[in-house]
Amino acid sequence: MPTFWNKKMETLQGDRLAALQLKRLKWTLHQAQAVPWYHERFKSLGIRPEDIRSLQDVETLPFTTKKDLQAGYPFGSLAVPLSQVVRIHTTSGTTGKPTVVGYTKNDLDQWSELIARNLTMVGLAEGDIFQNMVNYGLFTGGLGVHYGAERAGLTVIPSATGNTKRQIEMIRDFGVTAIHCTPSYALHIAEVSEQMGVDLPTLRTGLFGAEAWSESMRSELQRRLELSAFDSYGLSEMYGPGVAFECPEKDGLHIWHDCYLTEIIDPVTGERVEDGERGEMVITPLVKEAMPLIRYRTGDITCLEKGSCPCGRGQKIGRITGRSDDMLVIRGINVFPSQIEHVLRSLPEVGEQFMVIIDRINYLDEMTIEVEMNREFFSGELRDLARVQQKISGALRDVLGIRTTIRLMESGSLPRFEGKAKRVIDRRGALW
Ligand code: DLL
Repeated sequence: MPTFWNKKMETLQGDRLAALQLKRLKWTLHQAQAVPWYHERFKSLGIRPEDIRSLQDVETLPFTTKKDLQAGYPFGSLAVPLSQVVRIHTTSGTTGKPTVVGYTKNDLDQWSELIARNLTMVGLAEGDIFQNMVNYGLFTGGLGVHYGAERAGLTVIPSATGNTKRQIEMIRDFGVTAIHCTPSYALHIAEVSEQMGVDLPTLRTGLFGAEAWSESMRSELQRRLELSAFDSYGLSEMYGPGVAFECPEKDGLHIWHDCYLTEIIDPVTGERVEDGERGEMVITPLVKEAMPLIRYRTGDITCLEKGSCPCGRGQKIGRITGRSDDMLVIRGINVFPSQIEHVLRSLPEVGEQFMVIIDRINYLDEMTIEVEMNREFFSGELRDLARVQQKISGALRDVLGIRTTIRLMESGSLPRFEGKAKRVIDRRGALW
């Protein structure tokens, strides 16, 4: 069984890798110059792409943040005419507007190549039957993994999310050998299949990602679903899934260095930290055509691992253990508390304070929002309360894309803060 999809690129290291990265970094800088706000920023800072002569020089370049992308909403961060963009995905923004990501044909081709590398690395190949149990809409996990899996020659079942019993029946009836979903949904699959009394004997491989998970969760998934579980990392700004992935060693994730120049920084000082030390991952994608990014602050906390991997591929990153900002990942969907605030403040029925409570019930994340009422808008009738609850949860679903439970509270009943408000109580427990 082949374990490399593109052995040359997957094992490229040392001077030859550095030379390729530098060449691609220069190309990326030229590409970024086509984005008006990058052009302006480089001009004001006196940055000229031709001054970047070594990989170390990347440290002279400014960081890019989600806020920068948000300022360019919707298409202001594109380096190519919209007519050359063949696909658009979005991911959460920090306010009411999402972060928009555009892809050229070359981008989609490159993205599929990276997914094919990952799937091949964990032993999947022609003959495998692959059920892709993630959202196929604007979320990058669906279509991104789908086309990569087809590229790798797998038989793909685009089952998307929902209807867990039917998902389980399909795994059993179609003889599915590999599944892809969030780790929390995989645990739910395990639980429901146990309740149904259904065995899934053909299942061998599980690819799990889009949210943080732990070694103990891996053991539980492997035991209950009787498969081998691999961690999959990515973010929409870098195409989506496929950025880094575990090999069969299951000891860190291989990040594709020919496509992503990776730095780990101290999130406060912005200075680089040593290999092995945890910090925020900053990525400069090296082949992105429609939406080049320079030193993008992912917000994800990890490290560049020391030492080499027996599989022969390049330097790995550690598991993602947290965020440097306040982004929450709920059932694989990213939510910023500022988005919630933005929605609530736009509704006249909502009073002054709110509180977000996150629990894990039956392995699934549940978000409850306690919202103080604005008395002026209530007749006091129960019917009225139900209408307002529905209105609030509907408005939140429109923006966040997730279901929430709304609990209406008397005005003045939620805590007030003298210092920085603490509006999120995450009761899911520490993963580590
Ligand atoms: O979650 C892409 C993806 C889809 C990855 C399917 C893996 C599988 P976004 O919706 O833009 O993209 O969310 C990206 O999710 O910055 C991390 O904070 C978090 N995240 C993704 N994968 C992992 C992981 C997709 N394996 C954000 N472990 C990232 C921990 C993860 N966090």
